[in-house]
Amino acid sequence: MRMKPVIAAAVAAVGVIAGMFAVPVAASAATCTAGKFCVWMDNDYLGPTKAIANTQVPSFDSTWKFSDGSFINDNISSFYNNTGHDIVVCADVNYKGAKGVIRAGMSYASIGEFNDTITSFTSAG
Ligand SMILES: [Ca+2]
Repeated sequence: MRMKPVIAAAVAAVGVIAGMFAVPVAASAATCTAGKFCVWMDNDYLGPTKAIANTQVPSFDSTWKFSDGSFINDNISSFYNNTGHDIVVCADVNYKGAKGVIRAGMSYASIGEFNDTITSFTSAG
């Protein structure tokens, strides 16, 4: 039996953030425990990391640092949303600027145009 076009439409809708390439959760991302939004400085869940328990952060100010002490702001290159809810990442403080939705349970080994731009995030809906 042939697949109907509706399947293709449903698959396309999964790519919420344009330019991003979502893949199944990689082994290296599996270190991110349930309930956390985990971010990495490099692509492919590599380099300094941070597991964030907050449901929202209005600004990755100077108090927000990766495991090596470097600033998180404008330095995130991959992430894994292991919270139970969707997250909206934003390029500017107070949830402004370019935005992208990360569905609950999704991980991104690279984040396209959002690379090194994320400054705040909040829960979606
Ligand atoms: Ca930014």
